[in-house]
Amino acid sequence: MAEFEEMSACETTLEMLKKAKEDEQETAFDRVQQQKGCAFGEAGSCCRICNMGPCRINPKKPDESRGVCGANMDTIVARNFARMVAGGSSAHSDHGRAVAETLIMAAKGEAVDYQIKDRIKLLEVAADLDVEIGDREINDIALEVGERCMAMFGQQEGELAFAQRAPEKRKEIWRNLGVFPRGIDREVVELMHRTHMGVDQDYENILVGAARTALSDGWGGSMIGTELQDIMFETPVPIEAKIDLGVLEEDQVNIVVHGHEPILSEMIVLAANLPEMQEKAERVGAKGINLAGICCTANEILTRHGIPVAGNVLQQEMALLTGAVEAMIVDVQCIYQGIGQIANCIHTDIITTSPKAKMPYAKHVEFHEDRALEIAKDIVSSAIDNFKNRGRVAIPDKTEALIAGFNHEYINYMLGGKFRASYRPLNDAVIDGRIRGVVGVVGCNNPRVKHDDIHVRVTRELIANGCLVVMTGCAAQSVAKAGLMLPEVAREICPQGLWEVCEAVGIPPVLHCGSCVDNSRILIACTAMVHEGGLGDDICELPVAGCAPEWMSEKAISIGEYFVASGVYTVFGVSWPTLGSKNVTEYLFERYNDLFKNTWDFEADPEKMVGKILSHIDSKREALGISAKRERVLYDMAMRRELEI
Ligand code: NFS
Ligand code: SF4
Repeated sequence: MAEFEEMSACETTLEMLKKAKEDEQETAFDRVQQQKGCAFGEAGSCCRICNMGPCRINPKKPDESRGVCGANMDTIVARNFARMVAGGSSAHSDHGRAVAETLIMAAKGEAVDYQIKDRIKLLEVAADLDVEIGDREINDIALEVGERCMAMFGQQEGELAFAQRAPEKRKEIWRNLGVFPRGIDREVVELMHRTHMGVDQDYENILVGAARTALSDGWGGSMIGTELQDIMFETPVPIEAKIDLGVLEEDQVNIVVHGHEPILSEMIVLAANLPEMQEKAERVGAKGINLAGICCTANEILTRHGIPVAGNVLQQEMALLTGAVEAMIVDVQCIYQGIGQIANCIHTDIITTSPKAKMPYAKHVEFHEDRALEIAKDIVSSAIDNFKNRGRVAIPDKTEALIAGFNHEYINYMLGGKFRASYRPLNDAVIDGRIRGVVGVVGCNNPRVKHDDIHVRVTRELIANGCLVVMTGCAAQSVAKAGLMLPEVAREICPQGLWEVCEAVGIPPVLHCGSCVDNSRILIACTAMVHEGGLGDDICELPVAGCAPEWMSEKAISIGEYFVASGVYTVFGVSWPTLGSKNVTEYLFERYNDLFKNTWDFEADPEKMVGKILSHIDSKREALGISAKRERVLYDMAMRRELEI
């Protein structure tokens, strides 16, 4: 028992781990015990990018050996880190590209199941891209917006349009360093080239290059994904929903969507709600169709439709182990090959849908935007047919409520109202100390650390210390399961200043801002805080920070890198991939400060991580001259009378 409890802070996961043992099923929690890791890999000092290698440099004696080509520890470590950035950027950006393609098809009338649902957002994005609005048809504008976004991938020269949204001072920094991103594909390709055998051998130069590529993700690929998804599927507004494995229903057909692109999951939502599908489900003896999500695609349909979330990335195998899932529909990214293994032993169908991502033990039903709803209906229909094949079902009896769907647009509206939308109240609350700072807690789960535990501890501690927390990805799901995304939490945990702000506005102290591409929303919100005034002229001056306490993905490294290059102090947990090279680590943790006016940091211990974040925030407050916390004065009748005299 004790050993189970050390694996996860999530009760339903522990319950399913016990079941996995009984059923003799293997999960990531077992495999992580078998994979002992390798000291070279962990230090970032193993190079296998050419066939003279693999070459490994002993982290304990970094100066004593070199790769066959002569590459030293610094070069090898910097290259490996940069290649993680390239991998992460490519994943976010290829997702963004798919959304742009779909918008173009929708605007041309070639993908009739998709529409322009958020016209206001379309017009805002059009204005930012210098697309003429006039009295043009909405589809014409959408087509040009889609084409402009598409062109950002192949753009060879000049500055990326969305990156123009950054504060002026930040753009000057990028220009002076030569890292203002050009086209997204160009930056990814160039970084892959520079880190090829025998090219860039100056670790500093490699790490500056990595920043440029990451910026093309945050202010490019990811931002295209978020903005165009809002245009087609609506910008989320706060919505109440449920989370955790208990959202699966014993007497219904359970369909779980897992992956990243709402292009697919939005259609599954539509198909599952069709009366003909509901009737079909009843005909096979089910009470209906229950749709739930895993990982980021879950966040997409959670924030737009209130669809329940079954769990985060480490719960994908747990969801299958309930025996209650008729189909798990996947597209791209973060899909464990282990789910195929489990599904092979039970009735669940794994349905792959992207030509980019097939897997053993899965059915492949290729998704095409021009026949989106028809294909979604076929998939839902096959899930219903599978209901009769169910075996023993064991669904944990636990769900938690949450509010999700916050973003720049809503912050603007909730603080200022429809007619005078503004960040003023937020900035004022930060300036007068009711909000100490704003912290992004983002990223994945990783079975190398106790599942969910660090997210929850870090977040709880941050709000208890007066910070407003904004979250995305699987981190958001961890904290929601722990019940921290409810408004009443503010008064229970937060100091008076923060709970008063939360209660006045009607928000929880922890704001769910969506999926991982939606980290671009946090860049926009930081920029809006700068523009509102009173907190400096650049993002690096804000009392804000970012962290990814349980990260695992290359995408997380790309996100961290674009946050740092945008001026946000960012701390990662678990382990750090450049520790083999003192120079590379110092460059990222200290000397990036000379370049980007903030740095990376690493801290595996949750309490120390919070300590580092708070002292960073306090130092920024000090620099802004707002460190003295003003006492709140309550006006009583006597004071009012005095005023009137
Ligand atoms: Ni983000 Fe989303 Fe989760 Fe990590 Fe994977 S789902 S894109 S990478 S694991 S947070
Ligand atoms: Fe070894 Fe150099 Fe080839 Fe890397 S590039 S594998 S260090 S020879």
